[in-house]
Amino acid sequence: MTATNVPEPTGDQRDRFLTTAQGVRLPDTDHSLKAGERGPSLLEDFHLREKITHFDHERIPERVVHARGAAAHGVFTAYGSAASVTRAHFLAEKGRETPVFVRFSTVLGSRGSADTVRDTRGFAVKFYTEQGNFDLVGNNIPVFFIQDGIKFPDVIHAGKPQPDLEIPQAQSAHDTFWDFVSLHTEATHHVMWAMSDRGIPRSYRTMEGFGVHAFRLVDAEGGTALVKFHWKPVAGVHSLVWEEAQIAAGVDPDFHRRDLAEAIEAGAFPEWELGIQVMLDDGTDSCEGIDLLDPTKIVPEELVPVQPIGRLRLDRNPTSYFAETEQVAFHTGNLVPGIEVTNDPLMQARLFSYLDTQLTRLGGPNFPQLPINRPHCPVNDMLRDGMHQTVVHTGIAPYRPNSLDGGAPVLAGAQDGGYVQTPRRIEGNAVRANPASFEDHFSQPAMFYRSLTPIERAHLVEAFTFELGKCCVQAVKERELAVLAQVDAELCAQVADGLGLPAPTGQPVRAVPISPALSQVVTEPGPVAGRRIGVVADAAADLSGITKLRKAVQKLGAEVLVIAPAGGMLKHGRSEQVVERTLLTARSIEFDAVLVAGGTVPTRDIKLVLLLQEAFRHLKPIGTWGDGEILLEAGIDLDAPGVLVAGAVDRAFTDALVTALGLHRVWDRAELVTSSAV
Ligand code: HDE
Repeated sequence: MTATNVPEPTGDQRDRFLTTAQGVRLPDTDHSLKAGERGPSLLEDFHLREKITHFDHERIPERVVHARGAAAHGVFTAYGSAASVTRAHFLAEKGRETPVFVRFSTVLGSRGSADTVRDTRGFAVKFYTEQGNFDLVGNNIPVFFIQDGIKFPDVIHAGKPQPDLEIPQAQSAHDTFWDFVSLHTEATHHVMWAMSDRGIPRSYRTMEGFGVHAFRLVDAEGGTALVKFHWKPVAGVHSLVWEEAQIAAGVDPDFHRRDLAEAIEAGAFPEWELGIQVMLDDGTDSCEGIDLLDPTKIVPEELVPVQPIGRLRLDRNPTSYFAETEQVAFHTGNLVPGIEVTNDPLMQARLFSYLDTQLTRLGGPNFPQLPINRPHCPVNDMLRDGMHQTVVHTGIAPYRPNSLDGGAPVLAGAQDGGYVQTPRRIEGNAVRANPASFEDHFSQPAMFYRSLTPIERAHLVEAFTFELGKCCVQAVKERELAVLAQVDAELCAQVADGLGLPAPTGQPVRAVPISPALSQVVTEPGPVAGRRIGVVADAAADLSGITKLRKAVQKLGAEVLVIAPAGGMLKHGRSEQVVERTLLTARSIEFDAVLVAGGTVPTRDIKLVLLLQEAFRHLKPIGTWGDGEILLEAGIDLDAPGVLVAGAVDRAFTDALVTALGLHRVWDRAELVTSSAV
C-alpha cells in the first residue's frame, strides 16, 4: 500500500474485527496467554501487554481549574450588525455561519464532582472561523475575583479543597476561601454574584455568558472601539433554588450535563444571542468613570446597551467525551483579525496561561492538531516535530527566509487577511502597582445588591449565611461581616443575625445607581421549550387527559413525563401511556412543574408526598384535574399561588400551566414556605 491509500482511522468499532493497535486481528481478548490453564502468564503475550499498558495510561491530568465540564457543537450566525465595529468576517458578514464548540464548566470541583454546586460557571466558545480559530473564554459572571492575573494561583488555592484533607469538594463554603476574599476585598463584587442565584444556574441553557474583559475591536478602516461581550440565553436567565441544587448534587450529579445533552437530543436546541456593549476607544480605557481595564467592574446595561450581533445555536452532542470535551483546548490568545486585547492585567496573564497549561494537560505542543482543536481553515505553520506530531510535512525549509522551498510560505498583509496588530502606544515605568481607579471595591457590589428583587436578596443573604456558617474560624466570619458592612448595612445585619454575631455598624450608606438588568426575576412569561412537566398517574387515571396535555405543551417544545407507581405501561379504557419514571426513580428536581392526572387514586405514599411537597417548596407550578383530593392528601394548600386545579385538561388549564412555567417560579408562594428551603 502507498501512503495515499492508507485507510483513515474511523474510530467506529462496529461490524469490524477486533485488532491490536498494530491492526492484527484477534481471536480472543478474554484470556491471557498462559503456561497451561493453571500456569503463569507469558511475557510474550503482546495483546495482554498492549491492552494493560494502554489502560494504565488512559487518564490525562484534569484541568487545573474548570475540570468539570460538558460541551456541545453548534453554529453561530452573524446578524451583520457588528460590521461597523469589526472586520472579523464571522461577526461582520450578515448571515455568515460559523461552526462552534462550546464547553460549560464549574471552576473549583474535580472532574467527577457534582454539577449543581454553588460556583462560577465557565462559558467557553471556540469559533472555527474561516480566518482561524477565535476563542471567547468567558464565565457566567461578568466580573472576576482579582484585578491582576498574578493573584490567580492565590484565589484558586483558597477556593479549592483545603490542602490538608482535600475537603470540601467543589465549593467555597470553607475557611480558606472566606479567609482570602475577606482580606482581598477586590473579590467582593464577584463574591456577591457567586452568592446570588447566578451561582446555582437552572441549566447551562439558562445562563448568561460574559467575556468579562474589555476587548478592542478593529473595523475595516482601522478604527477601534472597546467592547464587552455578552451571551443572552433565549430561554431566559434562571436558577435553581438552593435545596434543589443540594438534592441534585446527590440524586443526579450530572444534572446540568444531562440537561444539555437531553435538550439537544430532543431538538430543543439551546440558543443565545451574542451582544456587545460598544465604548469609545479614546485612549482613556474608561467609560463614564468606569475603568474598563478593571475586571471587577461592569458597565451597567442601562448606561451602555447591549447590541445584538449574532445568534448561537447548539445542535449536536459530542460523540466522544474524551476526544472532544476533554481534549478541547481554549486559549484567550486565539484571536482573529478585527479582535484585539487590552491592557487589562487579568487578561494579560491569561494570554500566557492557557497555552502553557495545555502543554502539561495535553502532553506536548501539538495539541492544536487534535481534531477538536484543529482550525477549519488551512494551516501552514513552520512549527515542527514534538511529541505526538501527526502531520507529515513536506518541503525541506521550515524557516524564513528560504530559497530551497521557493521562499514559501509567504506572508499575509492586512489586505490578504493577515493579523496585523493595531499600533498602540505603550509607555510607563516598570512598576508593581495598580491605578487609583482600581481602589473602589464596594460601590458596584452595593449596586448589585440593591438592584435585586426582595426574593433574590433573601437568597443572597441565605447563601452568605450558609457559607460563613460552614466556616470554623470566628475571625474569618467577623472579617467578612466587616466587608459586607461596607457593601450594605441591611445585607450585613441579616447575615450577622443568621450567624449569631454582632453586625459592624457606622459605615456610610453608599449612593449607588440601580441597574434593573442585574435582576433575573421576570414579570413577563418567557419561552418554555425544553421544560419538563412530570405527571403522576396510575391505572385509574384519566390517561387521555395526559395525551391532551402533551399535545398542548409539545407544540411549545416542552415535554411531559409520566410517573407511575411501577414501570411499564398504563392502560385505561382505550388510552395508554408509557411510564417514563416510577415513584422510586423520579425526584422533583427533574421537573419544572408537577401534576397529578385526574382520577389517580389518592395515596399517602411518602415518595409521592415528597415529590409534591418539594415541588411546592421549590415554587414550581403544581396541579391536578378532577377533585384535587390527592393534592390535599399530600398536604398541599389548593388555594396557594401556582396550584392549578381544573375539572379537566382544557385550554384554560394548559394556558395557565404554560404561563406559570414561563415565569419560571411561583414567586408569590415564597412567603408560604420556610425560608430555609428556598
Ligand atoms: Fe481561566 N483558566 N484563568 N478564566 N478559564 C483556565 O485553562 C486563568 C479567568 C475560563 O472549558 C485554564 O485550559 C488565569 C477568567 C474558562 O476548557 C487556565 C486567570 C475567566 C476556562 C486558566 C483566569 C476564565 C478556564 C485551566 C487569571 C472568565 C475553562 C485549563 C488571569 C472570563 C475552559 C485550561 C475550558 C480555564 C487560567 C481567569 C474563564 C489554567 C491565569 C477571568 C471558561 O489556563
